[in-house]
Amino acid sequence: MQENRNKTGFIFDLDGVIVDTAKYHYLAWKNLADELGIKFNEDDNEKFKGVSRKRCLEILLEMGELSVSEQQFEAWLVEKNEDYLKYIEKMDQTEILPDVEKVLQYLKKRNIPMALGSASKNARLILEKVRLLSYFETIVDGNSVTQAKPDPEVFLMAAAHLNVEASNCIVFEDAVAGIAAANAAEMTSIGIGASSVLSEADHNYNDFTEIDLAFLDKLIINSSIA
Ligand code: B16
Ligand code: MG
Repeated sequence: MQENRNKTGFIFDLDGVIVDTAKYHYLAWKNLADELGIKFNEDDNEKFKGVSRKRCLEILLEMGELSVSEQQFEAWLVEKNEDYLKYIEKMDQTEILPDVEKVLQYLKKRNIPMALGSASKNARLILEKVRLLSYFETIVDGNSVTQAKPDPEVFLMAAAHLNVEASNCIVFEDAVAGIAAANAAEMTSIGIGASSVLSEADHNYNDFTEIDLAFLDKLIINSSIA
């Protein structure tokens, strides 16, 4: 990938950017919370966006003021994930968020290196389900990193895998922690969602339908049409 060196790299978060898996995370966490007698609603689920599975369970148990053995903690992590995977199993291309594939196709046509940078350990499976895996040169996910967002590790690793300079990378993110991670990596951050929430992003859009191709062109250096 030496040829990527002076190019612009694009890095996409998964949940909330490419697909809305937050609703399935919510259902699975809600099932576990009900079982444990912990009150949990969709507002509480906001705190779980972009946050690792382990940290989500820690937050849930703090909400219920429960302290448990390591073994029990691991068992609940497995239980939540098995429940979540039942929803993921049914996913298909119809769940790709509007205009995401249009942007991926455009960048692919321009030979732009693209990576996924997600906290999810299920990222590859989800991309396979919605048939977008082939757009990405590399997948950096919850299995690859040791530090969770807002640490920049996930995005710096993605840039290294693409062999693109970090300062030449553009990151699409829907979580506050993800924007902080992109900014810490000295990348250009694009917030997808409410600008009042993602106020630290360099650019803000509610979703990909608001992003025109001319804006992407301005962000791109040294590309070539495939
Ligand atoms: P998993 P992202 C994140 O995905 C989700 O936003 C977050 O809610 C979830 O807890 C995390 O993945 C871990 O997911 O349980 O599948 O490993 O937004 O970083 O793509
Ligand atoms: Mg996200």
